[in-house]
Amino acid sequence: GNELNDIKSFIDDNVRINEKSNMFGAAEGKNVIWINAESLQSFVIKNELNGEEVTPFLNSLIEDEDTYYFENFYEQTGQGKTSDSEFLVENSMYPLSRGAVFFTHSTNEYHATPEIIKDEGYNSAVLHANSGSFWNRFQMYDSIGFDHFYDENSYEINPDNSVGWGLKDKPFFEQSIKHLQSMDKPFYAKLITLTNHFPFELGEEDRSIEPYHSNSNTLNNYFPAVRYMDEAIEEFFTLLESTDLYENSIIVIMGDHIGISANHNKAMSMYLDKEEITPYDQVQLQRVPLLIHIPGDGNGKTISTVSGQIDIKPTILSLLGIDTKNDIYFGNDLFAKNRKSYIALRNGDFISNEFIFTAGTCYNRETGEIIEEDTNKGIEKVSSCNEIRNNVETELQHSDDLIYGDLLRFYDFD
Ligand code: GP9
Ligand code: MN
Repeated sequence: GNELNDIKSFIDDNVRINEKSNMFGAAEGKNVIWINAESLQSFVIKNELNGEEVTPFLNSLIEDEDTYYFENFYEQTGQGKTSDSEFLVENSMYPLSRGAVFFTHSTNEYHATPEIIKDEGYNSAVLHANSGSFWNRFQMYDSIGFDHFYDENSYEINPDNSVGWGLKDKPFFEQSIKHLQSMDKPFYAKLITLTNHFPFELGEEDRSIEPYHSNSNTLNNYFPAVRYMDEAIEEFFTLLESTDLYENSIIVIMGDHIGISANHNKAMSMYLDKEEITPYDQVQLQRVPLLIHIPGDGNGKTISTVSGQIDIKPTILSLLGIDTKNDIYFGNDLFAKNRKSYIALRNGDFISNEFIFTAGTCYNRETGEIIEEDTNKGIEKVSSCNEIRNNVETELQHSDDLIYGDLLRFYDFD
């Protein structure tokens, strides 16, 4: 009882925003088509390889007047990778510091987006052409309230349309259209891509750009694989536009987590034309793209707010016009003013409007310079950085306590 009250007070005092954003209800009654873009990182966006854009379609979508693009959006996953990103997105709670919460706490009580929107008449599903037991999805999807899971058994998969992990993204999207059309409306559907997954295997016939040349085959092969996913998403948009789904939906695209780990820093520094990848750069490489495309909106723009996967649930619910005033969550509506000023990474590092804290050091977020305590101003800054650090620790602890104690069992959401 007491623990839950403490957590609720923490949220009321530090997280919850009481006024609605100007986007509240902007997608009321619309379908939500969610694309989980496997291993997509922000450093390829609007970037080139051998003079060619890596992601021409996403770049043009970002410039589209119906798209909101978040350029300082961070992934916050731990060892549970894709499943952790799903956990963050649906619950606005943190995954665990070790293991995958999809495995360790799949029978907990949750209050996730699919369950909340069911009361508003939404029908929800996940579409992913892999085994339903991978990441214990069958079990966890049930706990977080998804109505249906179109797993590998809902797809026609053969050696010709497969590579690496399984069904290629282009046939995956093609075959997914009929599932979306058959779903009761309005729906919330999450499509999880697969081709752009380590080790980024791709047949010659699917390569539209050449690999990079460095000492890392992983990074080298990442580029053609990312381009393939970019093309697959473009084809999906074209297919959607040929149906009445497009007009009646919003489409969200999010990178789930990094694809290129620090093991490839030498090659990465070469590609980014930097002498080395510093701890500060490493945090900045944890940015993943987030695009919210609202057909007919017309006010889309690039938004620089510091933000992360923890913010998705309150954002989606706000867009759908659903009130969350009594809910438990650790993120904020991305369109709200007076947002919490920091994004916590699972290891306790954080990004705030002013600072990046990593490897025990506070950096100036905008310049990347280390904040030294050699002046009064410096001492002041480090102490305000430490203040955020304490908040981050408390917040992660509260989220962990909710999971380890299965505390939402005792919470009255009404
Ligand atoms: C597997 C896919 C990849 O179904 O979602 O998971 P990951 O290895 O990225 O966590
Ligand atoms: Mn993944």
